[in-house]
Amino acid sequence: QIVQYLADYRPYPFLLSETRLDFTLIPDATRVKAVLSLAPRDPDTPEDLVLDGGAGLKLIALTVNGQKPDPAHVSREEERLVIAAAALPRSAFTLETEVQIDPAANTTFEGLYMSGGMFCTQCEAEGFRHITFYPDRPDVMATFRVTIRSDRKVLLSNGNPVGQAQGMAEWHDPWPKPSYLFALVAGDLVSISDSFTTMSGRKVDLNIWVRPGDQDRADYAMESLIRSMKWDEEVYGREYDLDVFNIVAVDDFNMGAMENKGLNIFNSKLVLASPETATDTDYERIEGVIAHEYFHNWTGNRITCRDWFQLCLKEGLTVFRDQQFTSDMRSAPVKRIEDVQALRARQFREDAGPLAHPPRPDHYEEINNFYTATVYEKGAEVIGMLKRLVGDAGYAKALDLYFDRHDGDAATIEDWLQVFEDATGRDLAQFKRWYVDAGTPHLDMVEQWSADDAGGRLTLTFTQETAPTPGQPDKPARVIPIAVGLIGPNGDEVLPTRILEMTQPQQSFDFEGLGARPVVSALRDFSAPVILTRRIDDATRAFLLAHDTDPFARWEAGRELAMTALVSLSQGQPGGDDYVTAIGELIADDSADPAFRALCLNLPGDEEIATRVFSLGLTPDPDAIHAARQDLARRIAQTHQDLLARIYDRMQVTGPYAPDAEGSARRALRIAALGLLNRIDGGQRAQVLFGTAGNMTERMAALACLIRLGLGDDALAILHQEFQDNRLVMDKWFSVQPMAAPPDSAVAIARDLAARPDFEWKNPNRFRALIGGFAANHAAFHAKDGAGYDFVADWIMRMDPVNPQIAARMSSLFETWPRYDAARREKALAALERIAALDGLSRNTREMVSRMIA
Ligand code: DPP
Ligand code: ZN
Repeated sequence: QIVQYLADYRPYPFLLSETRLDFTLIPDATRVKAVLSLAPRDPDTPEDLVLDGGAGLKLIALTVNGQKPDPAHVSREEERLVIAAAALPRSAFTLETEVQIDPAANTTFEGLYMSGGMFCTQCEAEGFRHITFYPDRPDVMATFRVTIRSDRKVLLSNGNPVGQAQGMAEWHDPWPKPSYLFALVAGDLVSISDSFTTMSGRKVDLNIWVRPGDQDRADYAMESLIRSMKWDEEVYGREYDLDVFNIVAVDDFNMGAMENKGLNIFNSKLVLASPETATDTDYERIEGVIAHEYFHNWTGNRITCRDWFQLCLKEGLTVFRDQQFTSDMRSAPVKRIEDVQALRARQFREDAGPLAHPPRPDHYEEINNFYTATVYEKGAEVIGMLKRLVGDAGYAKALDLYFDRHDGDAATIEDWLQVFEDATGRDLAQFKRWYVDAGTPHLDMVEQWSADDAGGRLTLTFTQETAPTPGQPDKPARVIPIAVGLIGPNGDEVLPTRILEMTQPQQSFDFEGLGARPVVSALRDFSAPVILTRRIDDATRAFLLAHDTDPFARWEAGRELAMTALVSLSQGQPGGDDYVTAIGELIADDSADPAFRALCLNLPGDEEIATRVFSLGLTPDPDAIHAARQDLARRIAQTHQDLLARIYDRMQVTGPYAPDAEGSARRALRIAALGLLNRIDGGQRAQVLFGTAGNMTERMAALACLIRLGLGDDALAILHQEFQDNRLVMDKWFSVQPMAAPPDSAVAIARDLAARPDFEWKNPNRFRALIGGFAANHAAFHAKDGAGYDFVADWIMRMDPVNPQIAARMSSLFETWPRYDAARREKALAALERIAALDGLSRNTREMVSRMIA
């Protein structure tokens, strides 16, 4: 069966209590012995024992209760091993298997593989079946006892260490877990170590394992881990539950990181950082992802998912928790604005195209294709709405109940919502639509003012509508929490934030006794993931940018000013004067947070403008959009030259680098000013900054500025010279060039880079750096002659047989193709069809491409 359906769920017919594994690690001939303690769920209904197992497993031995079953009762199918019911006892039994696998030949980075001479694993979602025959599904949970035999110095698995000898280690994980949380690492690694004492006094050893030479770049990750452990105790009352917590940094990794029980495995770019090699953004991501994976210990591991359709149960909640954490560690308004920007850039885009799916999908072909912005980021937004609707106290009560009721369970979205219903007495039947319906609701707001009624009455009428998405033509109304505040004509807030609960397709809300007509501050803090439209002029937007007391709404007012101008300019119409004026006032205001000013100064990117143009029913022209953005940026620079220059000078941070909120805010504003000044100073400042800055944040920003002007060659050579042995910096080197290059030269630059011997394309980070970096250059990827599409398609086709997960993920770059003009659509479609026709195309990429072509 190709398509998996949520509706087909049935419990596994066997209970698994314990899993014992014994690994003898040889790069091309690893042996894995597995002893599974099984029992039929219902002894009166005999069932075949079906175990998942990939084609790469070579079966060496198989016994049931120590006896070889009759070969007639054992069948090997493509991705499974079936032992007929007739060969199985009616009560508890032991199944023993031994397989041989070839980690050295495993280029998929799924299952057990090698990275830089070390053995490591990635099992989520379905990698464990490439290690041994097993019921590889999240609702089958067992304790694990693991023996590792290897000549590598450091041998790690989940849980607590229980035995160590020369060339051998034994681990025991007392917490029952599904196979996707299994991990093993064997390598000649070194650690930086610390410890954490939990709220009940348990001392936990903390280790971060890296390759020799990288130890001095893991401190920030360690500090982040300790902050995360403390925060989860203080805010959620969640304590860590093993004697040791290990993190390993790996260079070849498909994802960002993985929350394996007690043994998190991380993409090295999310662990290693020093001021010379990492940017402020890198540091912030390290802190956030370390927290994310740590938080999974409760939301994911102690309470896991019944099946993969429920992925957002753990991911949405864990993203929500890591967002809360970052807000607490840094600036909450800044974090909110950044999250909304990311949501719009990735999730709204997904929701508006052929890959749209609900946070909880009801069918899939390949689950790896559903680790998406919708499952993660929209999953988190849905929880944010739930919290808004039930209030902070209701949320806290529901979460306590969730942990209490479901600890040790493989749970569902229904379980999650039930907990909120039971804790708060609310009916969440309509709210559930957020989980099961795809698409971003469009919310329209109309204001009506009557001066005579009740001392001045304002009526807000909202209309919601969600366009059809693949497989879902009709969209019933959703519950939408709309946070609203009112600002008086003198700039004072006359009504502090209030949540309006919209449940109908159209609904009105009255505000009485207002005296004078106020300005409405709507969708404060981005209270729901919707697209809000309202009739509002530039002057009112400028007023909100100056006076709104809600930081998100204030930023949004400025964003909308910029966006309307850019859309207009891209259509060959005038625009932007109001924005240029308003932005001048804002950036001159030294009392405003530099990070906030930086966010306001950064114009929407080309892709975001294209999205807006398309949502207005127009066809985006990538070249015109690029030109419009350049034009507006140059006008801001010319108009506010002195102001920007002053900011640039004043925001310089002296003293040692610290990746904290304050320092990064100053650098962000400084860089934003530089990006504008660079358009009129001939690259002078960027030149100087590249040569003098002591931190990677400013150096990379300066480098991008120089490349934009076609002046990057010397700086690129210097950076290469300095960091050619540092993979993470070289990834930046590969990505900034096609990304920042003028669109008409980007394809050629990307092709040249791809031809270099140090373009180690099988490394996922390097591949994403160049191919993803190129595609982030909107006008280049969407070049009229189709050269951008062809370049990306060629590389997807090359990657597919090597690493299908990465190829499939990259193919989603094409998801916006239906937006563009007929000539571009034809070229994009041709590229997709070329991929579809590839011999032996993986299930991963085939599913993605067929959804995009459909
Ligand atoms: N490792 C991925 C994450 O943490 C998948 N669980 O989101
Ligand atoms: Zn996660």
